[in-house]
Amino acid sequence: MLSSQTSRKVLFMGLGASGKSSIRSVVFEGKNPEEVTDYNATINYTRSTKNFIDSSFQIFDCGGQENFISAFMGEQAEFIFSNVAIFVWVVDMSDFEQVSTSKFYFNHGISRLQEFSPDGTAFCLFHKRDLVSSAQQEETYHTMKKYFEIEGPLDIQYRTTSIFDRSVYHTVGEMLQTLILKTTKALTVSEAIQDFLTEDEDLLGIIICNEEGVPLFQEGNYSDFLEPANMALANHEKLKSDFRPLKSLKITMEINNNLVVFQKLKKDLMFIGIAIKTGSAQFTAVKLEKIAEVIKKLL
Ligand SMILES: Nc1nc2c(ncn2[C@@H]2O[C@H](COP(=O)(O)OP(=O)(O)OP(=O)(O)O)[C@@H](O)[C@H]2O)c(=O)[nH]1
Ligand SMILES: [Mg+2]
Repeated sequence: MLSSQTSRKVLFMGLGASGKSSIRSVVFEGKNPEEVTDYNATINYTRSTKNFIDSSFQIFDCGGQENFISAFMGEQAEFIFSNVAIFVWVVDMSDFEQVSTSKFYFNHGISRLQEFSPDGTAFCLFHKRDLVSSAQQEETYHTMKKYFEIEGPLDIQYRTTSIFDRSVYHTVGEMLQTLILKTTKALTVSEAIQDFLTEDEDLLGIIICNEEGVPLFQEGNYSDFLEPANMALANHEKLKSDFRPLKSLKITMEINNNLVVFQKLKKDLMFIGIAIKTGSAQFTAVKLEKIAEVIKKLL
């Protein structure tokens, strides 16, 4: 049974060409970033339904041209802003000329959210960070964050993202995790993952991603291994073509003295376990595979 949390909205808004539809295509539809380089303005909005474990959401991708945004903030506000779980405002952080217009509508969006979905959460993404030199990213982030901060009760989360690295997957994973963890099944899985990690100190981390690569669970201290592990996972072509048709899929990678095991779980879910290699690599691999089997049964 799907809970009453079902069909709440994840609402993407922001000015035209800020990157909303690209994020949707990459993170929710499994497209490669290279496939979404053409800009086709979204007319009005698109709506799609996505299921994550036992939760279901409607992904609203709103057109960002000003006539659409004005209507969403105005006469269509109640329809658009009702039942929103997550409001996502996307800003092109490389386009300084548009920043003040973006902030203007962001203020309106936050007001509408509080009016029609007072328990909704808000994320503000400074997007296309790949277009800002890495030397300037940190400073630009702080300046933008200061500019987009809004006084009030709502705790808005600010992140920098790009479809060309893992940031957008992690940010969307972060958004979804708190909502997913409201169902009994997801809570059971999360507790099991935490138990495994407390019981075995050689176990560094466990991540469960959906087939698009969004981490729906992530626990442990794995950040040093995330980049290499992500590189393997982000090798979309190979994983995707392997992922769907195969009943089982297992990839084992040795990184320094650690082992990373990717294993397909039920449905569209992928287990990633990271552990310190103790004794033979095979022993550690088998240990991780067994953990994946236990988690698989809970899903
Ligand atoms: N460099 C870079 N370009 C991006 C990124 N994300 C999206 N783009 C590009 O930005 C352009 C606009 O993308 P869309 O996703 O269609 O923009 P949108 O926000 O949906 O625009 P509207 O539908 O008009 O509101 C496309 O050419 C994308 O390839 C990113 O992270 N980095
Ligand atoms: Mg669009």
